[in-house]
Amino acid sequence: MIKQIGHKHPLSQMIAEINSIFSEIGFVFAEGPEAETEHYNFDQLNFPPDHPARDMQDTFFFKAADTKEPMVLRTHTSPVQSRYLETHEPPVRVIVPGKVFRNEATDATHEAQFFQLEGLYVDESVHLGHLKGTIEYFFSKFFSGNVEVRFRPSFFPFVEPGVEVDMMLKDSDSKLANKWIEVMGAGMVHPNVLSAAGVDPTKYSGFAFGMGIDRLAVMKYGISDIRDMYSGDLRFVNQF
Ligand code: 2NL
Repeated sequence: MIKQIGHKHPLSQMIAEINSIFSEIGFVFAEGPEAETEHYNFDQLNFPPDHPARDMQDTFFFKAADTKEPMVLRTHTSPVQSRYLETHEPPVRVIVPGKVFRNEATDATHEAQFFQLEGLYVDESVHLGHLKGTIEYFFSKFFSGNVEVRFRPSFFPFVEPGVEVDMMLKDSDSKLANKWIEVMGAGMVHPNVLSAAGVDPTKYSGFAFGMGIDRLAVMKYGISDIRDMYSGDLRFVNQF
């Protein structure tokens, strides 16, 4: 008789691998709640009161049953880093994987819930060069190859400047090789985000980045429909 002992879901395997790559350069792992206060999800991260992400169409809102406090299903893992900064003196190097939620229609490339992974590094004299080197290190390890990274200007309320990060895999026969692929958003932590978490922005600076783990799995394994990852279908899961 064949004994089926099962194994980790591909997304959990990826999170473990990413954690291990970042732990080699001093990052620690942190987690936090999926139901967040509106305050930690938005205000603490420099979202203006009228920002479109605060719209009912984009975010799941509710009220805490006990305190009646305005709550959301977190739209990113950033509130975890903000809480971490409040309780830890810099230098801070932290990696935060977790489930996040968007109130939107689903299709082959969009889910209302997905896994995100964010990183944060805060210390004296941190600059964009540290961000670029860290991201290059990560993708070279993750795709086991020679990786080039480039930044394009972008905007997120919690960083200034903000960038989109593209990577190109070189000297490889992978399908991904020799083309620029958009892989994450990143930037230098906005001084308001540092202040809100009780960190002095005249003394410290930091970089942060965020990426969709589902998208990374799609890239690494050539998965064609991200809904497969949440289907619980063993014919899918057992391929990994
Ligand atoms: C994306 C972009 C990003 C961050 C996440 C961050 C967190 C703190 C402070 C500053 Cl506490 N920034 N996170 C920064 C830039 C981009 O994610 O496209 N994610 C899927």
